[in-house]
Amino acid sequence: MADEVVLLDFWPSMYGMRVKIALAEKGINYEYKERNLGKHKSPLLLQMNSVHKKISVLIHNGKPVCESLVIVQY
Ligand SMILES: N[C@@H](CCC(=O)N[C@@H](CS)C(=O)NCC(=O)O)C(=O)O
Repeated sequence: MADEVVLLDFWPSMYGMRVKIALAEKGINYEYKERNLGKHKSPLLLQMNSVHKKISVLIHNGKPVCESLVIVQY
């Protein structure tokens, strides 16, 4: 079964850009989910990054990886 990769991001974010470049260089297909960073953050973002509540978050087969540099290393 193919891996499921989801990126929670906000398009102007430089942190998200870092992750998108890494995914492109690796040729990894992923589902992009734009997140609202205002007062009403999405339940998925709050669930996947419950400590900092920030994008970017990479979700690999349901498991979150937070922090852009950590995602790039992952
Ligand atoms: N150190 C984090 C920084 C992430 C970050 O600051 N994300 C901002 C958007 S650029 C965010 O989610 N802000 C929402 C908030 O602070 O509530 C990383 O490298 O991923």
